[in-house]
Amino acid sequence: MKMTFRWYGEGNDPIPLKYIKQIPNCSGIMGVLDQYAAGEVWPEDVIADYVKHVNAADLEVEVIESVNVHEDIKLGLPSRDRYIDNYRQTVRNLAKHGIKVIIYNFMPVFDWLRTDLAREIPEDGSNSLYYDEQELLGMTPQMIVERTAETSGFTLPGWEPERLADLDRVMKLYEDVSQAQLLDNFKYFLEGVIPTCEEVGVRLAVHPDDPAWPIFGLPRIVHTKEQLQTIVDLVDSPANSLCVCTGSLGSNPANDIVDILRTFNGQGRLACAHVRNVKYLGERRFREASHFSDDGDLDMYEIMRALYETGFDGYIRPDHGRMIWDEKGRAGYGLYDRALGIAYLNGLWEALTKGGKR
Ligand code: DNO
Repeated sequence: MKMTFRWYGEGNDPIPLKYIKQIPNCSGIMGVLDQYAAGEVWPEDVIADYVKHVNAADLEVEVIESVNVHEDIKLGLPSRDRYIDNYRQTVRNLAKHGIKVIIYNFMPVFDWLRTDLAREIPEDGSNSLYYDEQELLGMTPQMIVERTAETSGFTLPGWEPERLADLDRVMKLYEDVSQAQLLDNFKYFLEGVIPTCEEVGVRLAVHPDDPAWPIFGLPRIVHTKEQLQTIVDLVDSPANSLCVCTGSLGSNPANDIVDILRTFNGQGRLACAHVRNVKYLGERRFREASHFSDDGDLDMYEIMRALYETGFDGYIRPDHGRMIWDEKGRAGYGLYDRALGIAYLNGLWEALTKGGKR
C-alpha cells in the first residue's frame, strides 16, 4: 500500500511539496493538471516537467486525478469519438512518465457537490464541507455553481469555470438521457479507452458519485455496490478499476463501505482508495468529520482492516480534511487535518500489520 496526498501544482496549491515530504510515510502525490479542460489532450512535455518537479522533492507521481471526461462522451453525442481519441492520447502521454493509475468520474455536469464549503463544527470550532438536500432543493444549479466559486479562492476539482460556463445548455441535453443510456455511453467510453490503458500499463479508476444519489434530476450510475459491479463487468479487465471513496459512497448510510472494499479488492479491481469520515446529521444531510472513527459514522479501523485483509497493494490518500488551526486554503484540501488523517491511518495500518504477524 502506498500512502499519498492530493496536490494541485505549483502556484495553484498553497502547500509546498517539502511539507508533503515531511508527512510520515507519504510516498508521493495524487496530482492534477487542472489547466486543461475536459476533452483536451494533456501535452507530454507539460506532464514531463510536472513529474520532474515533483520527483525533485523526492515524491512520486504514480496517480493522477481528474482527467475529466468530456460531457459529449457522457451524453453519447457523435463528437464523442474525437474526445475519446484525445483521452487515449492523454493516457499514453501520462503512461510515458510513470503514471500507473488515472482517477476519473462519470458524473453528469457536476463532480462532487456540497451546499456549504465551510460549515462550522459546533463541537470544536473548526469547519468542514457540508451537505443538506433541503438547502439544495431551494437552489438552482447556477446558484450552487456561484456559491461554490465564491466560497473558495481556489479552483476546485470538477468546478473548473470553463466546464460549467454553458451549464443551462448541458443540463437541458441531459433531459433526454436515461440511466440506461448513460450506462451505454459509459460502456462505449470504456471500450474505447481500456485497450489503450492495457497496452501502456495504466489502470483507469472511476470515482463514485458524491453525494451517493442523483442530484438536480441528472442521471447518476456510480453510487451503489450493484452499480460498481455493473461497471467493472462492462469491460472485464484489471485496467477497468475503481477508486473507492469512503466518504462519497458513505454519504448514504445504506452503502456498506467495508463490504464494498472487501468485494472489489477481492476481485482485483480496487486501484486506489480515498479515505475519509462523514457524520450523518439527518436524512440526506451530513458533514465531513475528522478521520477519527468516533468523530463520524464510518469505522476507520474496519475500513483499514478490509484493505489489509484483502491484501490491498494500491494507492491510498486521506481525503478532505476540516479546516483547523486557522488554516486558510482550498476547501477540503488544507494541510493540517489531512496530515493528521495520514498519521491516524498510518497508526491503524501499523497495528494491523504487526498484529497480523503475531
Ligand atoms: C473530490 C475528489 C474528486 C475526484 C474526481 C475524480 O474532492 O475526490 O474531485 O478527484 O471525482 O475525477
